[in-house]
Amino acid sequence: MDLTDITNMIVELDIDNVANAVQQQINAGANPQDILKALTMGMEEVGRRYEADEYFLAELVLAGDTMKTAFEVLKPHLKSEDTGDKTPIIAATVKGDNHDIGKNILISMLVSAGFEVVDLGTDCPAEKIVDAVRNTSTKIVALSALLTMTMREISTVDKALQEAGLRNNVKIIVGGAPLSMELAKELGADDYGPDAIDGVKRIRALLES
Ligand code: B12
Repeated sequence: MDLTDITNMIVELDIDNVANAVQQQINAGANPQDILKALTMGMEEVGRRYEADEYFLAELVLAGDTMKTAFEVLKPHLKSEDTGDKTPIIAATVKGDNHDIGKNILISMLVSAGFEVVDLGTDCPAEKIVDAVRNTSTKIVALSALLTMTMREISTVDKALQEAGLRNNVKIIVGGAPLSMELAKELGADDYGPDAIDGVKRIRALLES
């Protein structure tokens, strides 16, 4: 049993055995971040199969549940050093988008790193984000966007914050499959993180800048 098996278990939607397999890897001393990478690679392959019409919506749903089951076992092991910084970070998946696995992983990693996070959930309208920024002393808005169709919502959030006179108070960092640094900047974000580990590093850097 190695990390490739973990990737395959996600691809094969093996929800009954994935938790045990992750636990075995942890017991064997595997790096939790490498386990997370193996799981994420599996989800990428699921996405590829869906695109190729080899998997359908039912498989996507089961893949999501399999990933969540695996992550529950992994979560307590992803602890990094405590920053002691209690600046709340606002996190949400943009309006029209219900994907939350990536956002929840980012939140878990931020919480393990000692940050406070206000989770506004999925399908989150810009107004709700503006209200949350107004009501907290947040300096960071972290947005997840997985769909090409709705990633423009990042720009809606940027504009709504500008109109509310709050844009200069916060940095917007975004992530999700269709995005890149270039797209993120085009959509009015300040930064982009390709994964949750990098996201935490970047959020730290944004808070220090
Ligand atoms: C699981 C899944 C679902 C599940 C979601 C379950 C859930 N609770 O989240 C369900 C079945 C609900 C679903 C539904 C749909 N999905 Co879907 N889904 C996926 C899949 C296979 C995996 C996503 C995932 O969880 N990945 C694992 C996590 C860990 O990765 P991640 O989300 O990318 O997050 C990581 C990084 O991106 C980053 N990150 C994420 N957010 C943020 C934020 C910040 C600030 C930072 C710094 C970093 C960061 O860190 C995370 C951890 O490292 C992807 C394929 C893919 N390649 O992404 C398709 C995919 C995203 N889905 C797709 C589609 C089309 C749909 C549907 C429209 C299908 C349909 N016909 O109904 C619906 C849309 C529903 C909606 N309105 O949202 C397409 C999108 C295509 C596009 N470019 O627009 C994809 C790419 C599949 C494909 N290849 O076609 N889906």
